[in-house]
Amino acid sequence: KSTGGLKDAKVLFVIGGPGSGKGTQCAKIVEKYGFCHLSSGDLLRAEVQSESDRGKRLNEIMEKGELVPLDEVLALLRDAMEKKVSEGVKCFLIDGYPRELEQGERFEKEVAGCTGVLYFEVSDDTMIQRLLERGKTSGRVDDNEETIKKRLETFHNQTKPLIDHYKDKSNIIKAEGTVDEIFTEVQKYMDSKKW
Ligand code: B4P
Repeated sequence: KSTGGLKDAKVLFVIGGPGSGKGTQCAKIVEKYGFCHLSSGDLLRAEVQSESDRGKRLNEIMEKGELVPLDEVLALLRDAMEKKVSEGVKCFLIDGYPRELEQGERFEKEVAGCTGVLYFEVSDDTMIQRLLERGKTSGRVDDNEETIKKRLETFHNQTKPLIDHYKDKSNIIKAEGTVDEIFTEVQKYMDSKKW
């Protein structure tokens, strides 16, 4: 399948466990560096909102804390990126993707190469606390104790091996502190690269 102008895109993968602060830090990166932020989770939730049969299937998987099928999430990302590239966007923050080795391989083969990886490292306890806090108001089907436990398992079993796979491109950010403390570390990385 043709990737159009996508092969010239600069792509920063943003990886971390559930509640590690990916979306939060991406919003700050966009504000300062003007990247286009695409969150796989947000794209999936938008699909669920449409109340299509596909959306219902996706919602059931997310509610279980499992990964949705690779082809679904890859297609959503590629479509969103193609649209942005046609509007002249070049630099992308791909947040929450890849979540397993095959996702990374397929993306790099079929969409665009990866320029760098930001990995937010946080303890399980911190992730659980943040997600339970968010769950008080988020209305998300996956911000409850039982699903959080499964999401952490999915993260440790399927996503963590990616860190080793991308170790040459990875920048590990210790992400236990406040949003601004973490962003100070993120800026060091962003400023060290020529985008
Ligand atoms: P996501 O939407 O990616 O959900 P997430 O892991 O919780 O990340 P999010 O970005 O929302 O949270 P953040 O850490 O910023 O995925 C949801 C589900 O979608 C997955 O379980 C899966 O089923 C599916 N899915 C998504 N991508 C997929 C893929 N590639 N393949 C297959 N399936 C996929 O923030 C969390 C909370 O912490 C917020 O409330 C925030 O305010 C707070 N917070 C952040 N930083 C903080 C800090 N420093 N201090 C205190 N609180 C902080």
